[in-house]
Amino acid sequence: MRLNELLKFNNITIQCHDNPDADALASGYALLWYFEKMGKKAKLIYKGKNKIQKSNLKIMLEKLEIPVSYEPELDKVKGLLVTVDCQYGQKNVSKLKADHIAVIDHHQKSADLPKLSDVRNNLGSASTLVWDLIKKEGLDVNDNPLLATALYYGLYTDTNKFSEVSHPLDRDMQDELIVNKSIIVEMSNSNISLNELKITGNAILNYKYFKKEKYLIIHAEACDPNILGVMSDFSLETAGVNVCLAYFVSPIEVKFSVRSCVKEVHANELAAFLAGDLGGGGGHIFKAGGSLRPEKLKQKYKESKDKKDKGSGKLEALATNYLHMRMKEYFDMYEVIYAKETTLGMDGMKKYVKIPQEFGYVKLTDVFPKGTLITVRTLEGDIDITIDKSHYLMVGITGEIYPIAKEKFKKSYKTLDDSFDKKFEYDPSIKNSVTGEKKSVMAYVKHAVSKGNVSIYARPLDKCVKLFTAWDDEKYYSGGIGDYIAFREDDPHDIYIIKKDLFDQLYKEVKM
Ligand SMILES: [Mn+2]
Repeated sequence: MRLNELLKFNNITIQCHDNPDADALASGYALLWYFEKMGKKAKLIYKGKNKIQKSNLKIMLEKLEIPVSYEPELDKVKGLLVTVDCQYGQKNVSKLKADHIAVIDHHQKSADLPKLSDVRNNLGSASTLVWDLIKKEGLDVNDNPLLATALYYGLYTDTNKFSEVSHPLDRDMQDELIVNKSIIVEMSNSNISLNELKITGNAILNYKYFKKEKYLIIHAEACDPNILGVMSDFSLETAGVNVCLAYFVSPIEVKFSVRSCVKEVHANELAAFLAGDLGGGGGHIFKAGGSLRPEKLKQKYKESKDKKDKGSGKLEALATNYLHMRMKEYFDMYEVIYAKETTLGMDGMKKYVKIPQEFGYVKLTDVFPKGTLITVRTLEGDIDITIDKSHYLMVGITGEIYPIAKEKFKKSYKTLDDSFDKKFEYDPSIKNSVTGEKKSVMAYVKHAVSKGNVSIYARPLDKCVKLFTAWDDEKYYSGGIGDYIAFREDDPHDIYIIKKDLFDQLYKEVKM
């Protein structure tokens, strides 16, 4: 959906969820700014039982001049109603009748969305989504520094001070907004109320510690989700605690934060695993978070035949049971392999040869001069390199990007004259880290094909593994059951993992 599609309406009401948080207010504020600029009659409101009380939000409304009004009695509006940071008809937003409805949100999609909607649950905040939509209309929110500051704070609070950011668009917004730092500092230092300080203390007092795997589980009362981050950050500093999960259960969602300080557990992977198909989770290697949808959890409990899973049937107990079970499953599931010190046995191994593959490549000296320090922003994360030894950037068919040295490129790939035309979910970029100048990767991409002269031995995995490769012993690659584990014929320590759905496209068996 484009924002300009909403301009056919003259009366527009923007509704935040009940008990609005900074992200709902900021994204609503941005929509209001856009509609008013386009000459529309627009209003920003929220409903629900409570008027905004939290001190950081009061500062936000006052200092950033957000004209939001509390309308508990309102039950009908004329024209268009846009729900922001929430979805029309869901529990966390009081129902309003309207002639037309639009939804702009970044949570898990609900069953029936209106035709006018944009819901992207991989974004860290609704602020990012609205920022992106406004940018696509050719406007710059930096024209209003108070609005830019609000959007920044929306993302900041929704991602635990940016630590749970995972999408490159979130990082783009973080980089591009010009904000009033002192207002941000003022708001973030009024984040916890005395009551929440007490909730934090109580939750930590009742920790559950799992000695063998060295993880801690903290169950808090429903509170501001940011406080889960505070609890887990603090608890992780404890000796003997490598991983920490903090969560709370509310009727609207089960919210959790994950922290890890060991290289064998990626917090973002664990968060995604905990959420499973009941919600969503993600973030960074050391810090991540996520949520579960209560109705899906209840559904799972209804379907479960195993008495043990059933607990008392109360949401609180159900969520606790589920999270404890998932944590145990995660730790039991993996075998860790350090490729530098290991070779794989030949049991079950077959010989394969690589099928020539198409790639895009970018000669980095075409983009910036030799010696430039650059940041490549991709869907999987940022890569910092100096244009020197890593002369080339490879772009795979699924959009994955990695740097490669000149010699290796020449040896393994043949360049082609035609173009490499592919569209990916996120257009990767190259930024000059010194000057800040940014260029699109796809504007420089050329076409290459791999030579396919590599032989490997491989077998499907019957147990999940975490593999530390010979060239990176800091960051592991995960393999699930059915994925392939392989090593190069000419180097038994060069062990790697190939996803099962890619294997047949990439390799063919050599009959011996
Ligand atoms: Mn939000």
